[in-house]
Amino acid sequence: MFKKVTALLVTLCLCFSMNVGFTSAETISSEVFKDATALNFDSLEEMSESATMGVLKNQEEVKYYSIEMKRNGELYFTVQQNPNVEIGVTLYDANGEEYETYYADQGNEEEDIFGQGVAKGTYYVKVFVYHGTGETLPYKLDVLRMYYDQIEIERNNTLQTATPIKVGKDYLGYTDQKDTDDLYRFTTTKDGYLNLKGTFGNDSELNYRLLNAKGEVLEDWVLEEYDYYEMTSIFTKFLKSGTYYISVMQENGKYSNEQYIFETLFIDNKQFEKEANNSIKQANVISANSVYHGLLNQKTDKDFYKFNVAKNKTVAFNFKRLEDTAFKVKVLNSKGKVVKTFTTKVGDEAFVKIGSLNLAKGTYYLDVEYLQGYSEKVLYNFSLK
Ligand SMILES: [Ca+2]
Ligand SMILES: [Ca+2]
Ligand SMILES: [Ca+2]
Repeated sequence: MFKKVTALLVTLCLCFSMNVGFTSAETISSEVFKDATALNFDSLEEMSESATMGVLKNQEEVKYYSIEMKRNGELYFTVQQNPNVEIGVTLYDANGEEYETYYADQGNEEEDIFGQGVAKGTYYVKVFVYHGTGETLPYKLDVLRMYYDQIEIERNNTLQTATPIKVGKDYLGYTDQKDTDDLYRFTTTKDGYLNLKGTFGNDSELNYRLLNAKGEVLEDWVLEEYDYYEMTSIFTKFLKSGTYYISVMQENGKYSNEQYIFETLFIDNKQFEKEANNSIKQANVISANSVYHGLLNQKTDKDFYKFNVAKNKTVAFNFKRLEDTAFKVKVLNSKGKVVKTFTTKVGDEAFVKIGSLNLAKGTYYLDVEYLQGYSEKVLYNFSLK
């Protein structure tokens, strides 16, 4: 369902450097906003809605509305179709910079046309005839306003304007009409591993990339178009402490306002396997009551861990039930003889107990191996208790 873009890496690097600082949006004089009507929202709370009806005299007439965002958040636009013309909606910031323009098809339905994450501030909306002619053209515009922090802040098309994010949280964004990047900036204060998860696009391929502080591409992956709005693990990469960027872009889309959610996970070096750990001799030392992460690099990867049991006791083995991969987890004694083989099930990403063993005082090993499902660079985690 997804693929790595290695061949394109060099080309994309070049394209990217051209993209930096490039803002293709049209800007109009903010003079036109002076008579804008303030949209009336039904509440000042986290979620509010505004419903507006109006009539355009003919295809030339344009109406402007203003929206106040008291906090960062999301705006979502729905328009009643008109049987004779396509009704267009453009979102501008207070300086007259155009964010996006979408339109409702001709017809009689309500149509969701686009969403956008924006910073606190004043915004303007233009309602107009996108295509077609007619007189006395009624329209209805619904705007949903949601205040929350884990949202893309347009315009974030350049490294300088990237949306700051916190590692360990998920963020929602919408891809751009002009195929510009959505950029997010984060900083890690320690060396460690970063795992990125993201959703598939329903109508377009989504390109997720990791960039360093200079904007050079470190990881470049494309998730193919998929019918389910589902999250998947995209890559896991060792990073030195520093500033990095996540870039999200749509590719080959039928529709450009693709909604996505991504989530970063930072794993401390000490909690991550050290390859090569493919035999008892190379086993990584672990201890109870700590969560460890490893990467199944490919089907034949074996990851050995060594642990000590100080006195006779029952040890519980916990493992993440991954959506697409099941594992064999062998427990070996100090001589390398298999005491027990547990298997994990594919499933709901829950961290669950896969079994427990009464173990006598001594040294033991865990051997984590592939069982079935997806096998390329699969991040797993486990603990002993
Ligand atoms: Ca965007
Ligand atoms: Ca491994
Ligand atoms: Ca290994």
